[in-house]
Amino acid sequence: MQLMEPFATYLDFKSGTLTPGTTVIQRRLSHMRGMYLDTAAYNRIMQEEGDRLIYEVYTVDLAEEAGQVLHCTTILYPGKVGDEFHMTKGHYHALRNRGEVYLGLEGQGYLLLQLEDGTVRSVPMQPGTAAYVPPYWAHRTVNVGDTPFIFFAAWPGDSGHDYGTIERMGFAKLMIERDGQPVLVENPRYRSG
Ligand code: M6P
Ligand code: ZN
Repeated sequence: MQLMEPFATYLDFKSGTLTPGTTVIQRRLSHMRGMYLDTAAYNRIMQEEGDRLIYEVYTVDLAEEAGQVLHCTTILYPGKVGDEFHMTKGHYHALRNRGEVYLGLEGQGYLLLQLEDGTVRSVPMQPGTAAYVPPYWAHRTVNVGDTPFIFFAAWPGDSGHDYGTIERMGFAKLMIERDGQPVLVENPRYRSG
């Protein structure tokens, strides 16, 4: 590994932007095709409103290698697709025995975690919540409020992102709005194994 100079980036707690020296990724509804349960709602939004911005990730530019500590902010915009709250794609780490730490900065959300046997856990997050993603758990966040849900994350540099497993199988549970409240329900489309 190359010896590096120490450096700092600036995190705006209110907006969630992390600058400079970061790469910004925008995830739009079309990037999540097939992930929301209500396909009719997905199609209606795409037709009537266009390709809605769901979330943005500001990642500090670092090599994805052992020894580094990657870190980023995520700004997850409020909204729903049908009854299902806006969420991130979610991923396992390619190296499964790598964990992650989240720190809530703004808004109200949930961290959903899942093992490969379909076991799901949820952790409510608000400003100040330091949530731990232990090794082996896939992780996805959900915005259940009506303002942006913003959090900071840090994880080992050699973790890697495995999106394919979640794209194929989904999460076993979904966070939907029922009678004005967020509730976790079984995902009828979840495929185990
Ligand atoms: C968190 C971290 C990032 C991740 C981001 C968005 O900030 O876990 O590594 O990229 O959430 O989630 P996803 O990559 O699953 O879309
Ligand atoms: Zn991760």
